[in-house]
Amino acid sequence: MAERIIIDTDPGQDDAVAILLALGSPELEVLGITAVAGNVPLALTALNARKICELAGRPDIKVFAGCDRPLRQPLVTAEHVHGKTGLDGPSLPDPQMPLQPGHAVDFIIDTLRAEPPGTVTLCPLGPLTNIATAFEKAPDIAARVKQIVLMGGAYFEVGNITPAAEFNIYVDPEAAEIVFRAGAPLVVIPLDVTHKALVTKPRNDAFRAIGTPVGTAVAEMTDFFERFDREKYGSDGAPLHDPCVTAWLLNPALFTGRRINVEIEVHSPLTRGMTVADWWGVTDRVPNALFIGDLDADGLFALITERLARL
Ligand SMILES: [Ca+2]
Repeated sequence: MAERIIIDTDPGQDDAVAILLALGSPELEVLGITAVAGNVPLALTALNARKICELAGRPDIKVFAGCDRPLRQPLVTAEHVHGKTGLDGPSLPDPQMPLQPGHAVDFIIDTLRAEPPGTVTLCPLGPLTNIATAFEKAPDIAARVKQIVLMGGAYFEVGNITPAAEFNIYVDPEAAEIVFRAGAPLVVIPLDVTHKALVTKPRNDAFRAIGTPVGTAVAEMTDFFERFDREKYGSDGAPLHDPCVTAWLLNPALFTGRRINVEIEVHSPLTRGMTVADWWGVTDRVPNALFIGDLDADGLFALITERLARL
């Protein structure tokens, strides 16, 4: 039976690839996509999510708009990385499929209450505002979640939006704290591993060589995305952060990690949004996450390319 997932997302070129990877994989059943403010404001992430579904030939996917700002602070966005639209690179038509009526948070709550306990996986690819709001509004649902597999945080790589914090966690640290303390099984894909998922030229060429609208659009997205990282890190290509989440669900053997305690810094102005990861087990704090540390990058890109080619 396919793993049933809700993708919570702020597309984002790498979110787009994560969603396409899920839609190209029969092992995953996407119950819905919930948009959140993050890389760009909510109106754009809700639009981009639908553009991606239509690119994949899946206008039947339910897309909901969620929270338009973090719980307690103004929204920080990342147009400097993703471009003005959040999805710069390919020219994708405006979607015909409608946004679903109702709020993303209510969709998350209603789905978790309607489905048998332990059968729905949450895949957050952006700030954790929607998930935290759902857990606050409906405290019964955290115990019904099968697992949360999220992209966020860092330990060895420390931060990308500040010297100490990764973007998704930094945008809404209070939401992250709620999610990390919710008690639901948690898999964390941090920068430590996504910075090893680089779209090198041969990998980008492989996307383009698929020769379909999806392959071409993904190649154009990663072409755009790459400019920023090449300038900032001098790396060989853009890190495909978010696809690691859906790839982990498809083949966890591509990844290794440790079950450790991870807490979120919410107080210090200097390190706000830091994921304090007890990688070395130097505290007696109880492990609350599988924190991923390494991956088989060639295996990851082979998987992504093969699945994108099915769309
Ligand atoms: Ca994202």
